Amino acid sequence: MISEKNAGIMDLVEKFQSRIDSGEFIEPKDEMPDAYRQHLIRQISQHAHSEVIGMQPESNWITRAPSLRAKQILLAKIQDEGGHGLYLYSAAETLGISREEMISQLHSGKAKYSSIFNYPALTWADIGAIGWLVDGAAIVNQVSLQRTSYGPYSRAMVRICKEESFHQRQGYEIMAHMMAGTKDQQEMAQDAMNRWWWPSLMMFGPHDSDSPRTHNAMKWRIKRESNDELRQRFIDKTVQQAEVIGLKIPDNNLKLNESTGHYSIGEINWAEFQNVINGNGPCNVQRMQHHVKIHEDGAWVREAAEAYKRKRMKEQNTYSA
Ligand code: BYC
Repeated sequence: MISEKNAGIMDLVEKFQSRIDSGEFIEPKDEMPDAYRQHLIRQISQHAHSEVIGMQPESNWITRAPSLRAKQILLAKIQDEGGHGLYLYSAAETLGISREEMISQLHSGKAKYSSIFNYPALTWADIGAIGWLVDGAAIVNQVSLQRTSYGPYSRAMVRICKEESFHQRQGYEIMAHMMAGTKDQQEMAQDAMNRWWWPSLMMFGPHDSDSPRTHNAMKWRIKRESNDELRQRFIDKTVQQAEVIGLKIPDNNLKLNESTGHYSIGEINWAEFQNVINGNGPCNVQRMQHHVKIHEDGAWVREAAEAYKRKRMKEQNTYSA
């Protein structure tokens, strides 16, 4: 026998699913199953953390950019990433979690951020590779997320994608210039390509058959396409872009399947991926220590903003009394 309470819950879950199936957006005040809410909080907050932690490898090169033009562009790009983090934290807050809680989950290791930002940016060509490959991979994923079922996340994605396409071009321009330059510059570009190619493919997450979150994410239309579908799209377009500027994809098994029009690749090193997401990549410790330090150094700014808010509220109460 199903109790009246359980029947009520099942009814709500069915109604929710039929809204999703008919393509409606879910908005913050709508009823939603707790599992949907928690799934989104996890994904959106991790996405926000990735944007902010992603500022670190690039900021390493602001003072060493090879020209004033390159420095201006890089500064603007990194500032954009900070802004993306803010849109996403705001979207996650609409689900009932505070910014403070999200940051504390990041610092305790409960919340992840993208594996890609645990690799170092060793040369200027790495800035090209990050813009072209990392932002390129992010765009493929985020264009798809523009149609995600949660309204605030979808709207944040629309804004982010507009800026992200400039980032991808900025990176490709750096790589194209280096490939048209001296032998040393060409080698530097190829070396960056060799180091960033495989980690970029890992950004899309494990194969669909090994992805525990995909089933619910697809059912609730949080994800509109699977990890493998998006990875394939990225590979197909990037291989062609590499060819145009003379870069070699570091994969001896890369092959075009003439009948499908898709490239097949060698095996991704999933042991390396697991190692990185479990905190043991080349820069995990450094990234987190830096974030904790900057967060602590910024405590006075948050306190001042809170004090100002309290003062304004007090003034408003006095005027309206
Ligand atoms: N790194 O079942 P799965 C940017 C985790 S920033 C770390 O497939 P899901 C940029 C996953 O979280 C762009 N962890 O999960 C910024 C799960 O663990 P939990 C960042 C990963 O969620 C600055 C477990 O593995 N983009 O563009 O269905 C400068 C099983 O995975 C990763 C986003 O965040 C990974 N790569 O799919 C430049 C996009 N992959 O949470 C550029 C939004 C998987 O259960 N996120 N895991 O402990 C997504 O689309 C999805 O969350 C993912 C993973 C595709 C990443």
